[in-house]
Amino acid sequence: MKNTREKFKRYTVTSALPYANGPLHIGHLAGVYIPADIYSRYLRSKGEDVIFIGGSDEHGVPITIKAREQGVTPQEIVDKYHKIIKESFEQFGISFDIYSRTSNKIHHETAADIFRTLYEKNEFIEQTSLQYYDEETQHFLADRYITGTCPHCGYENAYGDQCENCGTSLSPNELINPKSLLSGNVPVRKETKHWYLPLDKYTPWLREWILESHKNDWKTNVYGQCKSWINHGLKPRAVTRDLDWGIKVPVEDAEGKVLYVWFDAPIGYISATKEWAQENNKNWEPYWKDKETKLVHFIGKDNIVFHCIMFPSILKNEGTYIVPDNVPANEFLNLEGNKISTSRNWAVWLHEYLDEFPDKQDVLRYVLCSNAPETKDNDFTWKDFQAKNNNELLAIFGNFVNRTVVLTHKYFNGLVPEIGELTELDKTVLKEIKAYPEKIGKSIENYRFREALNEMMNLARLGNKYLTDSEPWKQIKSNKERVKTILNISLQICANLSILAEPFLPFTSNKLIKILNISALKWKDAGKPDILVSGHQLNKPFYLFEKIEDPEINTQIQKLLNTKKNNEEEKKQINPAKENIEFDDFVKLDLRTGTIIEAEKVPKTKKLLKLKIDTGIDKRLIVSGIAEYYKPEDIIGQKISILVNLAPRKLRGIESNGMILMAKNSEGKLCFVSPTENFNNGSEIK
Ligand code: B3M
Ligand code: ZN
Repeated sequence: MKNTREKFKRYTVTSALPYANGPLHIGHLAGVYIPADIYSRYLRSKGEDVIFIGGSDEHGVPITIKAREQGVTPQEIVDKYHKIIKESFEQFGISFDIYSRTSNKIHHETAADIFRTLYEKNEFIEQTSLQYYDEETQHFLADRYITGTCPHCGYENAYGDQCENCGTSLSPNELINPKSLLSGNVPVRKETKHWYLPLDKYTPWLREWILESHKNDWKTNVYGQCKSWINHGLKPRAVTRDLDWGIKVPVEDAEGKVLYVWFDAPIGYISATKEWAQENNKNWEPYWKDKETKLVHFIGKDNIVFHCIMFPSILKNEGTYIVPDNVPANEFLNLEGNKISTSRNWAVWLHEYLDEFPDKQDVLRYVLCSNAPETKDNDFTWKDFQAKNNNELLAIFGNFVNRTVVLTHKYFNGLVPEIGELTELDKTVLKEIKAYPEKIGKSIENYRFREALNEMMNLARLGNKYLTDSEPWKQIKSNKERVKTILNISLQICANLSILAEPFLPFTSNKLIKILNISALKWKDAGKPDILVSGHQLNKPFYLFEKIEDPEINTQIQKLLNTKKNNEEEKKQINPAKENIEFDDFVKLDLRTGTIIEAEKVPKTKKLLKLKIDTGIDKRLIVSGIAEYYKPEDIIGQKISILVNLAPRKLRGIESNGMILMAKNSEGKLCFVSPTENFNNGSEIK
């Protein structure tokens, strides 16, 4: 078994590059950025050589689709959201050494170089195949530009690259009833050439590297996904696309083609390292090429295949790079029992959170870490947020620090008192303090951040209990010497907390440092019984945490209830009026009253009925998409309104002559718009 605590010379820590097509929400923080930040802050505190990388993912179909929705250019979209995202990270204390973006020149060059190297090594398979094409808009329909029914679960709105219902990753050719997102049309197939990464060829290496050497140190969810991918048989995967937004394919005969976003985005970690090195007069290469560097990718579970299989295959076959030592992917965070959804606005947005809870960054960091979806999907609720703030941060951590510092001011003018003779209790407490840095560190190094956070809080609990049990307020009159020792030890715990809480609660640690009137200390100083020397002057205490009252929480819950209501109403939404037409256009329509005289299902279809209609003029066939709403036998004799001069159309090989007028009722059921009086068939509707 591999020892995860093996010594490395340096650390390269990456966190998934968020698509610059929208702001960040709590799911992003909980899944990726808080764990990555804790890990990096801890390593820095240990004095390790570490670079922590972030940046915006600015290519790919998610960006161009957003631009299209908003009627602006992709560049405008990424400029807008890169700024918003970067600001949110800064505000929450995510301590990137660099936050870059994939539209930078250095990134275009780096990604193109790596592609070219693989190309020249003949790693790619060059292949022409038939791919879906929208004839109306003249686009190949890559990834999310095509939707259809998932072949695995039957979900009707699956994307060309993934079904969001069952999570399966797909290719457009697998979709049933494919439809173009651009025009809504059924696409045709057209030949196009692309470059494929032969993952099948890399399988023996992947098997060895992941399934054998990382059996014991990768998280079960990550290892399990990789195993299932590999055992199902890996196929060559296209790394280029027919799109006009992205990095141009840097070889000849590749007009109109760009690198697949999942080829270029992870290379963004490397480009960002180069940028950081340039700015800081360093050499980037050891961070990516030296075997004594530990490379760790923090990601969400939907990115596992790209970071464990595709990107390492690229790095390995490029030839000069190291591959990740670990990929501690998290599961998903839900919100109040439902999946977080950007399109349904079911999220707590970071910028909105800060508007409503300014200066409470650490509360959210704490709640999201203590609830992190490390081994399974987890739920964020506002009630739990309130409880964790009031009963843990405030009642334990804040209360302990406050009592200790207030008493020191009251009894000793804020000067750290001397430590005297030790009781058994003191000795046990000091021994426990000593063990914490190692305990917390071990959990962090094993990517168990919830456990680490809980250990840190246990130190605060220890302090709280020590103070309560030793009751200095009762002893101050009779035994001042004893009180000196109690407060000295309590203050040492406070000082230890300022170090050990820093990775988790950096803002609180900073405040604590101010109260204790010390400068920031490092991990190696923790565990000691004499961080604060006697006679050291403390500052006046102020509260580290505030109580969060019911009304504040109820406001948040109400906001979500409103979102729910809006979403439901939106489903019933009324479309705006169409453009005006002239009277002459209207009179062209020949609308009549009629009666259904025969009805039967069109075989092998779910939606179609074949109807015989008495129009008064004639008896004719009409095919209508109402089979989901009416049984054939129930509608014989039904009075209807009908457009009789619609040019004949063939549906499933049957000629349909006209159109029956239908409208949705309040439950969304398609119903006949029937004449309410007693009409003869063939009466004109004017
Ligand atoms: N932008 C997908 C995501 O945000 C993608 C991650 C890239 S990491 C190199 O989930
Ligand atoms: Zn599915």
